[in-house]
Amino acid sequence: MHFRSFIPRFAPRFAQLRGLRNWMVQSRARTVSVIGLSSVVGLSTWASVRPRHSMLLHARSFDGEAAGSMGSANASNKGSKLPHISVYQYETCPFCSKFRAFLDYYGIEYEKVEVHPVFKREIWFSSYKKVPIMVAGETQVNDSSFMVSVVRTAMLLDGDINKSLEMYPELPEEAESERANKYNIMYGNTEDIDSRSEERRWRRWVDDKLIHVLAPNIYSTPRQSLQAFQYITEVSNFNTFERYLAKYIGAFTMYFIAKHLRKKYEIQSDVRQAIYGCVNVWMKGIGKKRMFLGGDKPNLADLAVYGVLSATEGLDTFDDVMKNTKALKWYQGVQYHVRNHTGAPPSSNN
Ligand SMILES: N[C@@H](CCC(=O)N[C@@H](CS)C(=O)NCC(=O)O)C(=O)O
Repeated sequence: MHFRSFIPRFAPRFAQLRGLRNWMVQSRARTVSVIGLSSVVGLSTWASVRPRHSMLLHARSFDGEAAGSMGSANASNKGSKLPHISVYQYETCPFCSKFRAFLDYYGIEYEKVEVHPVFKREIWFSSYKKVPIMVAGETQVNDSSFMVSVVRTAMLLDGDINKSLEMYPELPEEAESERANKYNIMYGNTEDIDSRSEERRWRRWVDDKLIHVLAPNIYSTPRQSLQAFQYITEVSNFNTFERYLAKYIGAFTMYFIAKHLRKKYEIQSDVRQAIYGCVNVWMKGIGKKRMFLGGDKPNLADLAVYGVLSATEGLDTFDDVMKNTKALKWYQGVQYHVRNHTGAPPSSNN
């Protein structure tokens, strides 16, 4: 909806908003608290930016389209020994997309629980307040990369999540989500030491580098920021009023926060060049001789890069990246494997 057509229907509310503005300017303290509230709305919803599908990907569709997400309300993990898995998430959060790409690729069924970006009612049970959160059977696990490692290791341990967790001792001094060897998979004896360490290195790079160039790009201009927040109405569990509030306040706030994040992570001022640079570094890492970093099939690093980039599908950032780098073929390749769950064991492959 265009801003102009939005005004007449909501004119009374705008009059109230003018009153609100007057109230705000009366007191510096109040102004600070309102800005704080806006930031919470903005920050909490920056992840609620769900593109439906990229125009670019539609224009050049890939063989073997979409079996779709394995997410299902009655996920049972029949065919594997993993317990029932619930993923508390924002549909468009890049950390959440990363974890879903992993689960989908391996054909692991899971229940998705969309968390309210502001009130977070759905995760009141948890003292850790970020998403994604996984509850596997009775066990809660936090942090997307850690969750990937724990589930992947559990798959090699007859689906035993708790046994897998024992292999990742907590570091007393670290943040709640940090564990020793968070990027390690307990593959046991493997002759493939080099490719395992390459996989780990790139998974860490995704968290340390790639993910940080997203927000400064998605919210780089007011128009793109609004474009991003437009999607909130489609996927989040906001009520109607919250939706309008989140869309305009969120877009406005994130436009400024993105500038702050750019400086914090020392990203060059031409943010598009920064993300092209990252994607080029990744493509160079794969090299010309293999389709994926994992060879003929994606490994956990391919899935992580794919998952994070897929959170921008449908936005200008995504289309620009695909047009200005050589990543499209690789991206579509991983998408094929993820959507068709080609990593699932033959018995549970559908
Ligand atoms: N290291 C965590 C980071 C998760 C994270 O920062 N998630 C964001 C959403 S994209 C979040 O929950 N932010 C706090 C909030 O929304 O209140 C992971 O990899 O899972």
